[in-house]
Amino acid sequence: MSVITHVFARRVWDSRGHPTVEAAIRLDSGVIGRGIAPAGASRGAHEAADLRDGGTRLAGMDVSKAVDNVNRLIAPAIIGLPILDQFTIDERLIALDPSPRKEHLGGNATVAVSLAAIHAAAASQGRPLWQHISETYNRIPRIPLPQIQIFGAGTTDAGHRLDIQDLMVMVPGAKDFDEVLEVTCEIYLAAGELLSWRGERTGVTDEGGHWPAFDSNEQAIELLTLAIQKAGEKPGARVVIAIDMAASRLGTRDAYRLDLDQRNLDTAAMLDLMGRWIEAYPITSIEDPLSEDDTEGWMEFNRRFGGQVQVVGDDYLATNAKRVQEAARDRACNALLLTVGQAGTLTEALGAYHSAEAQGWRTIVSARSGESEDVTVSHLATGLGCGQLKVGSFTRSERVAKWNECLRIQDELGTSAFAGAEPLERASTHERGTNQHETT
Ligand code: 2PG
Ligand code: MG
Repeated sequence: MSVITHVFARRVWDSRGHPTVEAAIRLDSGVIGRGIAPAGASRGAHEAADLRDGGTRLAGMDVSKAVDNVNRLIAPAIIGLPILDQFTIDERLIALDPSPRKEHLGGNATVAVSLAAIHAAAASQGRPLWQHISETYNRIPRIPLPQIQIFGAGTTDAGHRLDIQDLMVMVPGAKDFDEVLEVTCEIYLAAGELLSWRGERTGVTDEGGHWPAFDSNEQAIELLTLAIQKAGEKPGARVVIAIDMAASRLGTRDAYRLDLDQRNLDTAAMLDLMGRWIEAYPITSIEDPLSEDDTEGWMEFNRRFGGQVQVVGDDYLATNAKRVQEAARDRACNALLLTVGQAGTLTEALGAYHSAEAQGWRTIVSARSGESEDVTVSHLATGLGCGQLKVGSFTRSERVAKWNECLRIQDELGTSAFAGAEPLERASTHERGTNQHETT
């Protein structure tokens, strides 16, 4: 079995033009695997922390310490390990920095190495990453159903023009991945035209969605519904809507602020507002509807709406197995957003995934708002067969690269491997089962 002979990190640049960490792992066979750390803008309090240099140069964002940690501390700890033993490689990373948020090594250092390792392992076996993941973790590969951003809130720096972070479409009625992208393209174009007519087309967000000036948050959902219609689709039929409230940015328990609507809301008012949106629009998925510290709000939200929509924990769960188990105990949500960078290593992220799966939850593998040419997420979602993938919008190459990779994988796997509506249906069946159990 191939062993690790070299580990090397360098500074590269992400889709926001910020520095990030790339790690490369070379094996005795000469095979190389690489991983690039993505970066979040809306970061949860419980996720692995990026190690940044601080100070004034590059706005404090440089990663020389994280790069140095890979080259000086991580490399000697994993050189000599067999590459197919991802668990032990990740265990070594965890042992080097047992702090809950990997503040010493930097989550950006550990995730780059962990991803480089799985890439090197796949390459050593001469198989594509999706196949290596599916065989290593004994999963049935499925081409994921995507959530694709049409409108977004824009960057924090440039000011929010919308409080809802992501307004996305899903096309569960498509027969394959290619059809998803074609339908999404029509909707993205239709949304752009609608914005142009209204003089509201102002640019694109970090994740490539339209970044418009709306009068209210609801107007954005309304316009997305109109764009779906303008594209020739019946909203709620082949196409549905997913939103990410990223509500930790909006405040805290009983103290939320929707700037665009000029409203302060307590938790009950947030629930009522989103309840009205769920009634009025074909919304199938709501991510982070409440802040990460508002557990009672999440429990109430899931009780009221969990039978109708995916209640997705992103910042709330931070891709952390313990938080998934606690949320399951509290019945606070029914779906996991899986971001390897939040966990810091692939093995820890898979721990969260297995915990979610044990509850019958859905899982959406996700990219971050700061990305790169790295297309690992497309392979991870497919190899795990988890059913869903979120990488941002339909423009900007770091986004489209991931959709295009899914097209290539689909050519290898065949269109019958496309998950379609199945991940949504499977979970609602499970929920029906749970509810029956509750009433007996
Ligand atoms: C999210 C992600 C991607 P970020 O909140 O779901 O949209 O954002 O990477 O900034 O945390
Ligand atoms: Mg989110």
